[in-house]
Amino acid sequence: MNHLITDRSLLPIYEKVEAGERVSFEEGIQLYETPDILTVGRMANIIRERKNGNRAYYNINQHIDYSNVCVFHARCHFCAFARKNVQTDGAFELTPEQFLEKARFSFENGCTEIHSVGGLHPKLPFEYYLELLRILRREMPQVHLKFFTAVEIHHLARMAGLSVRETLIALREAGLDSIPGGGAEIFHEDVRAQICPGKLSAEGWLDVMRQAHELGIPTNATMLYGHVEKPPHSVDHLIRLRELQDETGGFVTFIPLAFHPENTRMAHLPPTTGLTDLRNIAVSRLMLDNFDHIKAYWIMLGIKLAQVSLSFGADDIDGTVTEEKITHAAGAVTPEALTVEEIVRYIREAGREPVERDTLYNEIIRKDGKWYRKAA
Ligand code: V47
Repeated sequence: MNHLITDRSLLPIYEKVEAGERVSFEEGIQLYETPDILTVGRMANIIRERKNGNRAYYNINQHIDYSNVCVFHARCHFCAFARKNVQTDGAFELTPEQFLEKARFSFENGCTEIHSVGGLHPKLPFEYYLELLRILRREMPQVHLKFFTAVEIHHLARMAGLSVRETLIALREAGLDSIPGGGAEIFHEDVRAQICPGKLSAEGWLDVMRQAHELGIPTNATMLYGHVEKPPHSVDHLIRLRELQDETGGFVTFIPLAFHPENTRMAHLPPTTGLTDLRNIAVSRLMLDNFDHIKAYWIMLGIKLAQVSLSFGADDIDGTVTEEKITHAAGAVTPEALTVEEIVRYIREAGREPVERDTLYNEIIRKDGKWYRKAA
């Protein structure tokens, strides 16, 4: 294989990857800067296949955003989803009953996970969030509830006058199973000051996740790339996640998120290219040696690139989704949903074996209209 490496300076990294050794900060920069993207991809694929063989995971899930009203609507310059208040054009706020109604359709069609996030709402009481979880837990006890980013949890704690730990415990008692990875953006302060000044800091985001992990609540992690960040910012982001994962082991999967500029305050920036997308997937796989899974989120990458990503480090393409608002507000041209048949076909065509999973990567077995978790 070595003779295929056109950038010979990558050879020491290649040897480290083959030996299962950790890639350093400087090597991470090199991976972002080398023109030899195929070697970066090949190295990422070594780790991907070592961890997950030929499997490519997907799930039957539904995204339901409870509200887009956000006190931070003018501060996250990359966001096209948030609205100032309920009177603003396009603002919405679901009652727990409306939320349940949306979830019911997917539930009846075999959904195993509800993913729900929203803006930092100025008024909704803490009881509202507990009720959302309780009503779903009661009506569909088998379904995994992946709710509220670390940023929302921090906001809810402040609104409720509780500590983050007390907030997490109350949410868990109401039915929370895990926390999605959003809101991380890029941790480096220089970038945060440009794209989301005043937002919860990196330390704040990591602290919510650390406390969740300590309570046994699994979480995901993300990185929003393709705007003003430079390789040192991205590598710093990945290393901070790697360090927390060394400490807690609580991250389930990592999802690199491709910035979509349309309708945002950063609409002057071009959308990401295929190579930027592939490089971020591959470098994530190489840096995050203690994460079991890297997700190529087809909604943001597009279906074609998500297929290619399965040979560049990713082992998961997310799920059926059903309804997606955040990326579509910012100009995504992907559909808002896929059928299982479509997902399976895309994965098979990429030369991988499709495996339906639950949120925690237990395999799902379907029989006689019912589904079961096979222990991982
Ligand atoms: O928190 C906002 C980002 C996140 C834009 O955990 C944008 O399984 C691109 O976190 N262009 C929400 N990205 C999505 C997210 C997610 C998605 C799928 C699965 C999981 C998971 C998590 O999207 C936000 C923010 O970081 N975002 N605006 C935009 N214009």
